[in-house]
Amino acid sequence: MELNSKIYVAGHKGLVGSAILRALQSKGYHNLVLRTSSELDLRNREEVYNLFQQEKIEYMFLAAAKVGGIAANNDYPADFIRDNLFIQTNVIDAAYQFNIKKLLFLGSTCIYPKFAPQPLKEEYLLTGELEPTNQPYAIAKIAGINMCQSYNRQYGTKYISVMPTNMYGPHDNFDLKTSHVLPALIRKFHDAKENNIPAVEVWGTGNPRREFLHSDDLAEACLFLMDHYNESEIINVGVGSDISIKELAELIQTIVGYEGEIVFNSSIPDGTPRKLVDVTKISLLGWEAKISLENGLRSVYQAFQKEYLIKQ
Ligand code: GFB
Repeated sequence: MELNSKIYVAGHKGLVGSAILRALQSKGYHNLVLRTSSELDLRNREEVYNLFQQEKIEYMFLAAAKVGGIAANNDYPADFIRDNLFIQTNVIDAAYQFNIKKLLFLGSTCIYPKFAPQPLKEEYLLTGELEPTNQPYAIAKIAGINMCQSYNRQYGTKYISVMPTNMYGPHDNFDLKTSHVLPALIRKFHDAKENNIPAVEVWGTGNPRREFLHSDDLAEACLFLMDHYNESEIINVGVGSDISIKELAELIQTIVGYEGEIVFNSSIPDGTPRKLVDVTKISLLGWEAKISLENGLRSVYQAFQKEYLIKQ
């Protein structure tokens, strides 16, 4: 990408898209195409094609998607498969019809088989059964990856697919019903501390292990891959280490300064037992994550307090 290349960031208000936007702006990219979801509905084919016709887009980061935690995936399966299939089908096809130079598509490590060996290597995709709670989301994302690969093979396009591990950062979703574990626990411990609630409920057994990547690290990886990666094969982005949900809860408890108890509710599903990515491929290209979980959590908790107090 050149500093004056026309770059479209789809989903620039979300966790990942906002981080990609910050990274592009901080490096001096200024010819950016941005549309909020109320200005442009990516599920609508005509609106998407009109945008590509109006703007001569050269590079695109497709960070718009219907995402959510384990409960949201379980409760709204139709929304997850429909919205993601519509968004990615419209965008990938429009990118081809309007001849853009390169597109970056975001997969996720939760689309690897539920019981794949750890750490997850890129070649494990499609080698086993999926986690049932997020099968509709996973099947949509796998279709998106395959669509990028098929367009590359048949039409000679340059579409790359990146597999980030569980993400966190500013502008995350802190709604307890639909959020991922990390923002949910920040909010639960904060509210319990403020209201002197004696115990915080953590879903599941606390045993599952997850790897957490700060969205600013992912954004740096996406910019790096846009410039240095041209293969159709997926590529993992992670930090290379994981922790249990119990350890995560204790860490957040300490950072928030909550002195009550933690109670595990094992009637709520654990989901995939472990999700740790193998980062050999991206490391060999010369990229690695920089933000430690502890530092990342401290800064997200600060940002959360600012946003949260303003809204109250
Ligand atoms: O972050 P999370 O919802 O998603 O849950 P997944 C991770 C683990 O944390 C699960 C536990 O074992 C949850 O049971 N957990 C404990 C909690 N307390 C809470 C809580 O208060 N809220 C939430 N949400 N979890 C998602 C996929 O799986 O991973 C998505 O369903 C997505 O499709 C995402 O791709 C990256 O890591 O289990």
